[in-house]
Amino acid sequence: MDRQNVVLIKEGPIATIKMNRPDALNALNLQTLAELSDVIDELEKDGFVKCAILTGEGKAFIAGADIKQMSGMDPMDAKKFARMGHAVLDSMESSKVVYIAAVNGFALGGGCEIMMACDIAIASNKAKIGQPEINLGIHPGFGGTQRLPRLIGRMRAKELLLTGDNITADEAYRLGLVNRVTEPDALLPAAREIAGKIASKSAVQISFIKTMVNKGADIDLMSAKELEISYFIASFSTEDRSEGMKAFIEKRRPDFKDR
Ligand code: DAK
Repeated sequence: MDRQNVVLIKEGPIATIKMNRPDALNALNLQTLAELSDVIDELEKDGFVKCAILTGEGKAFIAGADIKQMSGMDPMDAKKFARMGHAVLDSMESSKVVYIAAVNGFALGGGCEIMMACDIAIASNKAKIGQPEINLGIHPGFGGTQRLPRLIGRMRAKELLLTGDNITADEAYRLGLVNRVTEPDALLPAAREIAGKIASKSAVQISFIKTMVNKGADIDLMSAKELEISYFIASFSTEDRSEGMKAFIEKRRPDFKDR
């Protein structure tokens, strides 16, 4: 696919995805969403990339779905668009790759939803975050009504969804919607530092932990604990488990190999 609105840069086990439609504040039209989907597929197949930092060019992370394009949609187009958005976000969540949102500016509507589908979110103190869809006479269409309450609780989620208010990065941090807040210049270095740490770990354990946390949150506690036990058993037949424990005993850094 010829990508114009999404740029992918790979540096060893760390990739950077830059939303690159700054004139429209990186709004998600069908083309941009398809390009993002294509990038996620490429990273999934790559097999070497462990972490991907997702950020935006200009003053926005992603200012939401493209309102101009959506204004011409009929209900069937809306269904297709919603299904496509859900599929893209689900593929990030279920991916072996760890997605780190580096929220440089506006993360609104679909942009906030993409941030929430990431595994970790860091925000610049310039960022504005929210679900303003209600102001357009719609509601979130890429999982926002479901991921937001799971992350910050139902009452806080309903306040954001029902008022359509945008919040600052500090407020998002207070609500547990982002992991940390940085000065704008420190945003990408902070994201890279976390990505570097994660990329030095076992790829198998990265994917096991993502699966256990994400799946476990949506099932009952007993089943979730069983899930952990099954992954714990599986861990004991991996080379990384042998290497990690051997390295500890030999007082050296582990050299994880399993993918
Ligand atoms: N869509 C299209 N264009 C956008 C845009 C967006 N979401 N956000 C900004 N732009 C464009 C502006 O129209 C403007 O273009 P020109 O007029 O220069 O051609 C350019 O980006 C710069 O924006 P501004 O001039 O407005 O910049 P400001 O700094 O003054 O304001 C702003 C920044 C972020 C406060 C403002 O642009 C704004 O309020 N933007 C809209 C934010 C928003 O409402 N986002 C939520 C979008 S709705 C569903 C599927 C998906 C969804 C829902 C349902 N189903 C299928 C059921 C998702 C919905 C959404 O995400």
